[in-house]
Amino acid sequence: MQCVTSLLLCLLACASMATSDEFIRFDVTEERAIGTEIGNLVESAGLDKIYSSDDLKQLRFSVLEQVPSGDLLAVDYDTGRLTVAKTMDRDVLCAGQSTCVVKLVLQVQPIEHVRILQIAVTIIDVNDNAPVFAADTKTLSLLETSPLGVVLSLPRANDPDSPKFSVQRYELIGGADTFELKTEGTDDIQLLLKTTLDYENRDSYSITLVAYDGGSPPKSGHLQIDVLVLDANDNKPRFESGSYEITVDENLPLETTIIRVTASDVDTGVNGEVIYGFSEETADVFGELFTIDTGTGDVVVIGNIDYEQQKSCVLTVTARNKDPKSLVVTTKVTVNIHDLNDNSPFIKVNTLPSSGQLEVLEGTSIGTYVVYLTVRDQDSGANGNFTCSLNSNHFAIKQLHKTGFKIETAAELDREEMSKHDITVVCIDSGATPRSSSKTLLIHVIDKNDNAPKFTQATYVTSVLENNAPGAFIIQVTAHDADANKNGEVSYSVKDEVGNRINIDATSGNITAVSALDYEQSHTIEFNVIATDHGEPSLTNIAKVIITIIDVDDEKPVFSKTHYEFPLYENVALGAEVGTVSAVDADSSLFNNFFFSIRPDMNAGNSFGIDPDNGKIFTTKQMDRETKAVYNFVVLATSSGLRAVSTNVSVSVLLSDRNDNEPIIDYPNAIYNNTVYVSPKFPVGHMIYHVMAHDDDIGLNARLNFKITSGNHGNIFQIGRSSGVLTVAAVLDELDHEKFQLVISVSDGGTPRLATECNVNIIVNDSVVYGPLSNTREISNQNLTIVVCIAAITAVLTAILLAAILIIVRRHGGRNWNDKYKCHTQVNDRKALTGGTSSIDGAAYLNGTSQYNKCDAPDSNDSYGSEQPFSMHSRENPIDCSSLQVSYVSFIYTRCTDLTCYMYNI
Ligand SMILES: *[C@@H]1O[C@H](CO)[C@@H](O)[C@H](O)[C@H]1NC(C)=O
Ligand SMILES: *[C@@H]1O[C@H](CO)[C@@H](O)[C@H](O)[C@H]1NC(C)=O
Ligand SMILES: *[C@@H]1O[C@H](CO)[C@@H](O)[C@H](O)[C@H]1NC(C)=O
Ligand SMILES: *[C@@H]1O[C@H](CO)[C@@H](O)[C@H](O)[C@H]1NC(C)=O
Ligand SMILES: CC(=O)N[C@H]1CO[C@H](CO)[C@@H](O)[C@@H]1O
Repeated sequence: MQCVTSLLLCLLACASMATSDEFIRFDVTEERAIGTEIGNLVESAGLDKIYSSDDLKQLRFSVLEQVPSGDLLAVDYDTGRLTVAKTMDRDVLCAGQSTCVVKLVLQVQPIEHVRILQIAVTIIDVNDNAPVFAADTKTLSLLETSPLGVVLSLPRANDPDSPKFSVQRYELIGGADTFELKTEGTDDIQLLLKTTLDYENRDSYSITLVAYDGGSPPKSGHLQIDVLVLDANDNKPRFESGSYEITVDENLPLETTIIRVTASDVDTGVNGEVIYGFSEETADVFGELFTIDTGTGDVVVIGNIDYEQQKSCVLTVTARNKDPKSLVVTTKVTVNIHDLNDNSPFIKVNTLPSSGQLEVLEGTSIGTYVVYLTVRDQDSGANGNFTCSLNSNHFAIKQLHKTGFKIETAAELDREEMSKHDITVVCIDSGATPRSSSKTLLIHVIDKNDNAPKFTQATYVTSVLENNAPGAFIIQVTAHDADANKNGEVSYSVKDEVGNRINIDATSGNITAVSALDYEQSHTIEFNVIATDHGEPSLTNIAKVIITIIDVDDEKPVFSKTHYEFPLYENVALGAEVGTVSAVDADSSLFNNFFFSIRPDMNAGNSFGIDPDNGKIFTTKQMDRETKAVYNFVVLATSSGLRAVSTNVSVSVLLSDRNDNEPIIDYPNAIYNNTVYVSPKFPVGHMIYHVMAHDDDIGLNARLNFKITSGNHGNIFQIGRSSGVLTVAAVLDELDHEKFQLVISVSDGGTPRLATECNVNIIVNDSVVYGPLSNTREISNQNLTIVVCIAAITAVLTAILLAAILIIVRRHGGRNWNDKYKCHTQVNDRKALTGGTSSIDGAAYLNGTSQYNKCDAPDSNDSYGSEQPFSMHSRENPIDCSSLQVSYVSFIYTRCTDLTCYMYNI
């Protein structure tokens, strides 16, 4: 918008330049008081229509030239008010001229609005002068014999007012019957003789010449003329010619004779001698330039004849006889002065007082005004005609009027290309031998913000190590602006987006990191830097900066999980894959290598291996769940970069069961007799034997299934499928002394099933006791003897067996049950066992399940048949054994420590 208006203003300014031959005209009457306002240039030049009020306030007016010089008028620098600066007397200023004009050439500033105004102020005359004669009286003489029609020259009256108010007419008062006034215009005033004169009759006349000017009412001047009538007694001298005309060069050397006038007198002797002279008026006006030799009539130059001051002189030469009373004759010598080319054109540069130097704004359109020159050549004609030229393609000179020239731009100027122009103006006149002069001007081109800052590179690429110190220097960007001063000063900035990471110094363009850069966060930072100059409006430019962040080995490998758990079947082949751990090192490829390893570990680590590259874990041993079900170890990922840092992660391998153990029959077994004596009185459902077995596997693989596979003739017995409890299935009455050899198979639930067999012999014997517990005490005495015997035998046997067991256990490392049976030895109550064989104390078969929960301490007081309550404990769920029917004894407890029972089966 601003650009458009300035363009418009320029167009208007240029237009006004083009028509600058036109004058802004004002009138003012002469003799006005100093300070009288003549006009206002802002309005008169129409500037108020071109500029906004803001621009108008900036306008400054300077006078470049004033003709005539003398600072008659003043223009206010700020307001453009044109006022009278000196009291002007038009009649002095423009003596004899019909119009009187003071011309001013003004320059309007500032440089953006620069223009020239030409002003013509016409000084209007007032009739303030009356006609005046050079002298108050004049004496003329005339021979009495003068013929009628003789004329006498009369002096003119002078009125310095303008022609309008100057002398208009003359009038004669007195002597009207003898003389008559003869005027040709107002220049040549003559007194014409109308009647004959007679010296003897009247020897003088007194006449008054009155001059009137053009005023209303007219002003007048008076001249007293005394005409003396001379007695005629001799001849007067006579000029050879009534008038002479010569042309001489100006600047003639002094004492040059330019003409000789000759008058002759027919008289002889003294009366024939002629004396030459100038008339009074001529002596008055030209006495300093010419003189006349009174004897020879040679007109001699005694002053500087200057065409420029006087183009021609009309000399009135007188001739008379020596006799003072003799008649005076006159002739006219017209000296035309020939102009010589004696003046060179004079060039005056009208620089402004304020700036003192010539300036032009760069980029302004062709034809922009730069400076006003006044050129004068005092010579006239061709000698005073001159042409001016200048030696530059960037500027042109144009004549505004005869003496006024302006220099304007002829090309668009670029300060950045050339900030100063040295131009020479040459003015040469058209004389035969031309004279010239020259003037050298230095024109400064004022900067305009027409160049945007320019970066030295379109893209700046650099790199920086990550983890730099905050404020670390990264790169310096530089932009140059060809403009000057503020227009060429550059500030740097970056967009806010990167402001939190990148800082740029506004003056130096130094880019620094706000804080430590992290390669792992981003590998590069790309952003634009902006260079802005300080012009108004400012110009900007953009460059790209790419900062590559160079990785430093600052990262550790990181596992994908905090803990790994892998399931694995037991018994898998060596080298079987267990699972894979994975980790990532965020460093770049140079630093992100790492390898896996297993931390050496007494318990578990040596059972597994790991592929150092891909983290695949495999087995290095065959594993038996029944030996160890869970393996915990630590896998390390160790960086192989410059810094060997490692990360660890815990790994658990959980072994899953395979059916690799067949059921083991705990009772009966090879050592213990598997023969049972059964009373034929035993009712159906009576428990007679408990086959006990276990399987080291778990789950289905350990779920036991009991079955009688042979020897059960007549299906006399049956066995609990899952309990292994052998009960009477049919009435035994008839079967005394019968012996059954049962083969019992125990199988597990795995796939395929594994099975074990054992034999149980059942002998039906009438002598086996059968009765309720309460009857136990009433064992007959004879029977008691037997019982004691049996007990004694059994005790001895037991002792032997215990020793054997201990030896076996020691030798084979024993089967440690403590994992399964950790129980308290709380031997509070005991219960006598009924219907048992040779066992003393022991665990009990509980309610059809095959858990072995009893923990008891051996007691020497325990004996066969003793009846004492006891309780049973399970680690998981304590059971109150007193509520249970204890029917069969399977084990002997050999040793109990405070908390742990070690159980051995016999
Ligand atoms: C002076 O120059 C003007 C314009 O160039 C021309 O009109 C005029 O005739 C010239 N005068 C003489 C005496 O050469
Ligand atoms: C800008 O960086 C340059 C090069 O490192 C240095 O010489 C100059 O002192 C820095 N200027 C500033 C203002 O930090
Ligand atoms: C892993 O290493 C850290 C530090 O080195 C240690 O504190 C931690 O106990 C280790 N963890 C394992 C499972 O070894
Ligand atoms: C049955 O038991 C008694 C006493 O224990 C014994 O004397 C007898 O011989 C047994 N009978 C058979 C057939 O074994
Ligand atoms: C030592 C012992 O009592 N052995 C007996 C085990 O049972 C069988 C019957 O199956 C008898 O024959 C043995 O004498």
